Amino acid sequence: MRTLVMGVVNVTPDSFFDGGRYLETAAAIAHGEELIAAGADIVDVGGESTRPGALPVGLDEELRRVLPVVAALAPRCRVSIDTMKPQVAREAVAAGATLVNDVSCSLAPVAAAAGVGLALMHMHGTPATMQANPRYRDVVAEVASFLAAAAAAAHHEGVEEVYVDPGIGFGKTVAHNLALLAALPELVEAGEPVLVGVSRKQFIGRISARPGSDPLPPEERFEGSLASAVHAMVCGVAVVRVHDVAPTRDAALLVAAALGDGSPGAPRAEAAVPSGASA
Ligand code: HH2
Repeated sequence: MRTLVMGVVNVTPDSFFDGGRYLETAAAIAHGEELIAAGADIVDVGGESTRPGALPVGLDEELRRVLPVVAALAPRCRVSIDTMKPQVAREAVAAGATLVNDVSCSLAPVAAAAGVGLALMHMHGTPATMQANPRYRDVVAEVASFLAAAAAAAHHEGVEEVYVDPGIGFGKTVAHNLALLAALPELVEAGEPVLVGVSRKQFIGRISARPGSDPLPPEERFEGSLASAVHAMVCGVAVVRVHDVAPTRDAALLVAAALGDGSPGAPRAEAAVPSGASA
């Protein structure tokens, strides 16, 4: 199975990369449709930024932002709802979402009651404070055991489809993020399907800074984002959450074709080659 591509639709004024571009309902729907046409397997609709220092959004405003967008896109593609609020998750599912993207790891009861999938993400603290001074004894061990416990609790609650996500950039230094990316094979090996979001994040700007210059801004982090997504794919991750759907989907198809069924060590499969292809 190739890695699935989850395209980001941020209906927000303040997201770190695309804030303000799709705040209007019509613009958000049009962007979602573009991502679907580009081959997104899932579109992830969110109405509250979780960037470091972001301020919370009220319930009514978040509902107003996301519900019409979810309702418009759900007939055409699988939609996930990126929220920390139970009522937003519930109403988005009623509007057609079939996956709850739960960055606060608190919505298993909602997903269970609604009979939909759940992505559980690790976050150290809250968006307002998480980058203040994140510390771990052993970031990989702590994140892995947190996710294993959260996934077990969600299954116990009655959620069948669970993804786990190490939460790149959520209360983590560059070194923490890199340790978690290096440990993706370990997380995959643990058994739950893994979702990862690296797209345009700060650590990419720092690592790919030109010699003697400042970190690259989000607009210049595409190549690093794609490289990080390909790394995740080769590690066997189930879903990558990205802003740039078309090139990421191309990469996912190529990685799957090169690896056989997409998992490291799998035998090469004829099925990965489109029929009629000669070279
Ligand atoms: N990252 C962001 C938001 N939601 N969900 C999951 N599961 N994993 C992630 O890594 C993740 C996420 C942050 O990216 P973005 O939505 O582009 O920015 P903002 O939070 O500023 O809207």
